[in-house]
Amino acid sequence: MVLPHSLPLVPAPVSALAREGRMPVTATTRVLGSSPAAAQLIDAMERRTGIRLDSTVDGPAEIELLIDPDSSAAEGYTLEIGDRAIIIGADEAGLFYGVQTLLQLLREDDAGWGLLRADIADSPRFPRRGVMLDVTRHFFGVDDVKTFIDSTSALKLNHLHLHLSDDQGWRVQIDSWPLLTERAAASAADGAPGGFYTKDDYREIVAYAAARHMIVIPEIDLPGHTHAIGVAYPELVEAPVMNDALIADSKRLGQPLPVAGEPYLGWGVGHSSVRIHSERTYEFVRDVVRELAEMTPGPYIHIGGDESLGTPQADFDLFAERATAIVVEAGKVPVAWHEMGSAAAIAEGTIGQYWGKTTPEGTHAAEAAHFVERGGALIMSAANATYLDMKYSDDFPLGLTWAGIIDVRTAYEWEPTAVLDVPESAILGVEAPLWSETTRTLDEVEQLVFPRVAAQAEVAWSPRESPERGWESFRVRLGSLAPLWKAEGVDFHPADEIPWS
Ligand code: TNX
Repeated sequence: MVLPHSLPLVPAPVSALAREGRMPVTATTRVLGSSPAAAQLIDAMERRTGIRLDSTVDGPAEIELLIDPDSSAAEGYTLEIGDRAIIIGADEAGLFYGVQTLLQLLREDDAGWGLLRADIADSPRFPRRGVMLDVTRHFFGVDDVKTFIDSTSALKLNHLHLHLSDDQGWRVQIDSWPLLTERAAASAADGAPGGFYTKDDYREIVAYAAARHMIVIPEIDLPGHTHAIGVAYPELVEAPVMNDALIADSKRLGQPLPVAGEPYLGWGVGHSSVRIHSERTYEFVRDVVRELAEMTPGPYIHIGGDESLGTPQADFDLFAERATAIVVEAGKVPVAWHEMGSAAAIAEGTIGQYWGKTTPEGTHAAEAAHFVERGGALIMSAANATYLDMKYSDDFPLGLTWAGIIDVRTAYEWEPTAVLDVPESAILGVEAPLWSETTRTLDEVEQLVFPRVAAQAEVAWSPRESPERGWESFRVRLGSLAPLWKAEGVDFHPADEIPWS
């Protein structure tokens, strides 16, 4: 019998039939399959239930994992749970996502643990489903980043953008410019301790992410957001520019103004710039991009470009053209915040990251569209929907408010192809950024990220026309994730819009 209610899954799958009853999971349940996803399933089951399933490579088994490239689109899978459970991935990523879906169907009742019976066929709407972690304003070590990868990849997100440099600190070792981490990494916003990733740390993060089908996109933010570079190499930067907003914000927050050559502990933006007309700057960019490219297997390097208010427009455009060309020369695809679309000759194929509002303001839409005119594409990070560092409500203790107050419903109810006047095919997908001005610990990060990142996961994964795509269905399905998140130690914010179970 097929039940009428929807399955408790986020993101909603392409098609799902709930069947009656549960398939028991006990100490005698065996898992058949040789792919890494089989081991990941066994580990996750044990964390959740305390039951360590047996694995076998030649059957018989109650849970079977296999790959068939013809079974679904890329990253897709089918999952049937009846008397047995069978997951067929189109590829390794699809199998991993099938496992994540299966784990959301795990329930405990008087009879013990079991899986809700169901028939599911699934694949993503967008190829690009990302999350960003700002490790500059506050630093998060390798273990924290791994935990962040675990919890976000479980929602079928497949890109992790690491914001590795900003005014407050430089967070990754670069051998050819060693003072970056020797002199400009020790502190963070509000005088918090800093930190940085050695090359081995960085490679460890990249490998951990890859095992969970996440591509790491490293960002070096240029030509603004570069005060820390000047702490290490003063000859690369201009003197700080004090704009009115910086002075007013610093006063309101009781934060110091930037002082050349000294670590910056405030959050103000738009006061720093590298020297656009010095060839030394481009030697620096070339070296940093080369070393990052060498240790980044993913195709992208993000070159920044946001809020460069301390750089005159013509200089900014010149820099955007040269910096994106350097990334192309290093064999990578440049990614840039949408402002770099002001540069007429930005490298062809550069991907723009749009962070304007869902109703674009000022020059934002035209800048974003220029990436498409240059043969590139766009990632949508509309600030008033996807920004994970905005407060849920006026009185929420963490977060900022400049892009709006973003409750879970607001995070959920937006459409990435309806923001800009570009062909739908130019939208690669969605990324939800977590800026870390107000978050000192991973627990605080998680309170801002969860549950809203699940809204972006559904916007990016689930078909727009799915009957499940609507707030009333989403809030109930989202609420059903509480036991899973609690078991995994995810410190989510129990927003009162959601009926948590
Ligand atoms: C804007 S939007 C920034 C960041 C801040 C963030 C805080 C964008 C690309 N840049 O520098 O951390 O606001 O919400």
